[in-house]
Amino acid sequence: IILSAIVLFLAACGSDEASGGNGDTIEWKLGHLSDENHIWHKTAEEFASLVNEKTSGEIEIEIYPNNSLGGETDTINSIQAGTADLVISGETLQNWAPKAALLAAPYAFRDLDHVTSVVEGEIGQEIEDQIKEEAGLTPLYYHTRAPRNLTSKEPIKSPADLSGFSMRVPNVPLFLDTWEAAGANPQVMDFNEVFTGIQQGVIDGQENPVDLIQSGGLYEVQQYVNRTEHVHSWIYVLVGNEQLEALNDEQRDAVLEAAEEAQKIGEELYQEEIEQIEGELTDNGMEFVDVDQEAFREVMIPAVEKSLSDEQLDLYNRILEV
Ligand code: 2Q2
Repeated sequence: IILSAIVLFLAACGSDEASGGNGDTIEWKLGHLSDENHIWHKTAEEFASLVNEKTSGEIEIEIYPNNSLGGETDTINSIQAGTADLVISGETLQNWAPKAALLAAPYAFRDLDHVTSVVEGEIGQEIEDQIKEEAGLTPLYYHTRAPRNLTSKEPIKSPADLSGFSMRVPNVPLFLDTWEAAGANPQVMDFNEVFTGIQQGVIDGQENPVDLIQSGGLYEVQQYVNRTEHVHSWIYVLVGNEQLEALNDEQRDAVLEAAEEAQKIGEELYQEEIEQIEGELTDNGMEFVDVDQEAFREVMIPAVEKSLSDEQLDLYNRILEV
């Protein structure tokens, strides 16, 4: 009888271990800055249901849009502290992993084909390795992004129009340096504070791809999208290293498999949706302005080279060669 009791007890422990702990469901929190209609959110919802399905309900991912779990930097800190689990992030990770700055070096990438060749190649791997090592986060899948454009209340056609222009940038030191060099007064702010900042006149504008201009409702407070197209980039969906390591092998495989499928879903959504957004923004009163991109390149590229460390510069020069 004692022997069978021991066997039963061990079997019970075994099943507890499988559900990752005391038998309860593993509940992960994913925080990001876009709204519920955005490609990132819709893809994350698909990812969450794939993970739940592939782990027979053992892992549930709760998604918090509009920075409702906290700003991007705060969410990264929360994941490292274990109070959040996943985040959508990119160049902001340079505050931990310097190589992540290369996600958004102005005028480094020619177009999205160039971006994809870098992300999928050895440079992308080196960036991901350093993010994992230094930020304690593991990239699961990524989204390619439309180019970043400058939005404003008056047209801005060249750096000369930037004097006295106060603008928001994300927590990306490289952006502070390059926009300062271009003649603007940049300041760091979380994305969810941008609308109010512009409405209250704290800032005159910001820069983002059209999908986030739309997601943040910025067409209500900005009249112009100035086609600086200063950054072509991508952004990762990342999980905390410790959160991933706490899973058993089957659960970890299920998460990685779901991430591969989510990657494709995100790519399809991007192809379907991104073209429409420019029209939707003009329908909402925004005007797209062609700018002297060469003039922006001339002031920003030297600022990038000055701002980057040797390690970052090496990667920057290799990116230009791809
Ligand atoms: O402007 C923003 O906040 C977003 O476009 C992104 O979060 C930004 O690109 C970086 O903070 C990504 O790490």
